[in-house]
Amino acid sequence: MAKRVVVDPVTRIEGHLRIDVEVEGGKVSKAWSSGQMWRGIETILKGRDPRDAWAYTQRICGVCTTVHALTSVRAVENALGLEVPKNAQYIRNILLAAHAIHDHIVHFYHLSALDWVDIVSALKADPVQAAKLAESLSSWKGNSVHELRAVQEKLKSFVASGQLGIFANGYWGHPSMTLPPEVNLIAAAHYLQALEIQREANRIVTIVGSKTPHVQNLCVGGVTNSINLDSQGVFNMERLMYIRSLIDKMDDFVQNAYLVDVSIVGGFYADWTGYGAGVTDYLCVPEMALDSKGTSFALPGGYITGGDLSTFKPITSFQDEFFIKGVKESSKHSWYHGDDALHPWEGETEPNYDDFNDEGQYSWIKSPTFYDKPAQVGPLANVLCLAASGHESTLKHLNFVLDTASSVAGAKVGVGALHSTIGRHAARAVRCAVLQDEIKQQWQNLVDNIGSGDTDTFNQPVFPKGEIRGVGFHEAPRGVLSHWVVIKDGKIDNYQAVVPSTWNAGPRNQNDVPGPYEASLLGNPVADPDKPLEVLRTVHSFDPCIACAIHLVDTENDSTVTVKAL
Ligand code: NFE
Ligand code: MG
Repeated sequence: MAKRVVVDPVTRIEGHLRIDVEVEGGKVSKAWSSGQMWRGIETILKGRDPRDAWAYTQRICGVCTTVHALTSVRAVENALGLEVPKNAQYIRNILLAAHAIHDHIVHFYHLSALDWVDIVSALKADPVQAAKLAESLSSWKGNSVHELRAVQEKLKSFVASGQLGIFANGYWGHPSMTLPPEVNLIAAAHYLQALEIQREANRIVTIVGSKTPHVQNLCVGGVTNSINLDSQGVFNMERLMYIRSLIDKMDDFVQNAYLVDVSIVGGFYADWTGYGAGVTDYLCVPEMALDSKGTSFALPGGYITGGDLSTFKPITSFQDEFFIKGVKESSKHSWYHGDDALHPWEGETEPNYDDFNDEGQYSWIKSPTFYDKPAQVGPLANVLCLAASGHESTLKHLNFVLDTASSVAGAKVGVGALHSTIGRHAARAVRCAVLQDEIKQQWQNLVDNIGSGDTDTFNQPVFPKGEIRGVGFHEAPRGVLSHWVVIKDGKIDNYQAVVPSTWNAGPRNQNDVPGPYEASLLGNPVADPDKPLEVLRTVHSFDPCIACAIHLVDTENDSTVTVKAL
């Protein structure tokens, strides 16, 4: 007999996600992913000045605010054919990399590590043995016996006082928690240290963007930062050197702690390379624009089908027809009218709430498709595409992770292992390390370009009469983000954001094919249906953001439609 397990809400994510699974013989046999919140940000853009859209769209989410701001200005610039000065590209690149590095560190340590790491078991660890193990794998300064003992004492005092705080609600002692106490102690120490490091990354976002969340420095045509090396402005020499010092601190942690930690967790949980593959058609977009036209990028993008790297097809610019033509969204199983999959420029979103129907509509999230099929997006898609394209820094960090995981597991862990729940964590760490390499390069590009005497940061947009259309994309922390805008006589006529978590969390599509979360859950073990830890492992590995995933555009009416609250 199949047993229905409902996880609602899923925690340690952004927003309200409900996951339903049927468990038969200790394994998931059916799965549903349902977005349980409803938003209307895009609706209020209609009729507004396209130069303002970025400030509104970054309110779509409180987690990835910068990414919507950036993608929005790119979409409007694309519609206008407006070039962006090189300094502005480099400044945007530093901003997006710092934001993504922050995001990845927080995701691994603070939002998902405790699915794998048993904090209570860390109390039993021998700090001397733990330090020995950690120091044999990396030179991270936070691995000393002194440090690990101090962390263990801290945890003991939490337990003694009965105030576990952030550690109060874990599945401690669950049969699927199998790390040795020493590894649990190392991970617990890095959890606390990562809190400090993510702050350094966010400092860069704050300096460059003037504030975070919700940066203030972007505009259609460039950035509003002034460049004057001798002045008190943001980009003077002192600030640039301070940013560089923060980048170096992050580098130390990402190289010596994050990459090593995912390898250790992956090595010990090698069985989890066999679960969670799901949709193995992977999509990513190029990132780190290098030229003023947005036709050259430091990091490639592309598409892979069937998990086969030899099928890699590149996506190369904001004008790329292969990308632009491939994207559609279906709402057959979402609480909206209409069964057909529509291109975002023709997107329709008319609410039609009718309860949770297993075979019918059951989510506020739509189902994006690429050439009529679901696609997995995110760091795993990105790392596989970059590996397929021969991207050097990706291959370097990927090989390091696979080699380290192999030595921990005592068996070869190859690229094939990445198509899995644990593979998504490994890929996110690799992507984070690639972004570390890239943020250093972009910082250097900016310094060199300023040194050559170029201080331009802005080109004035001019809006023509009549209709123009634009698309902007960004390889956001959770994957492909695209904004689609139709502008009529200088005003927004239609606006659609097709978001990473929409790609991954979407329900069954127009052909009833399950989305990536749903597909990845099939076959997952569930040791105890009352404590569905394994379900959380797989869902968390995507880093869900449901605020981003759900949008509403009412293309017919001026007023927002009334919907029944759940
Ligand atoms: Ni709200 Fe986001 C990212 C975007 S959604 S966090 O990354 O865009 O998946
Ligand atoms: Mg529908």
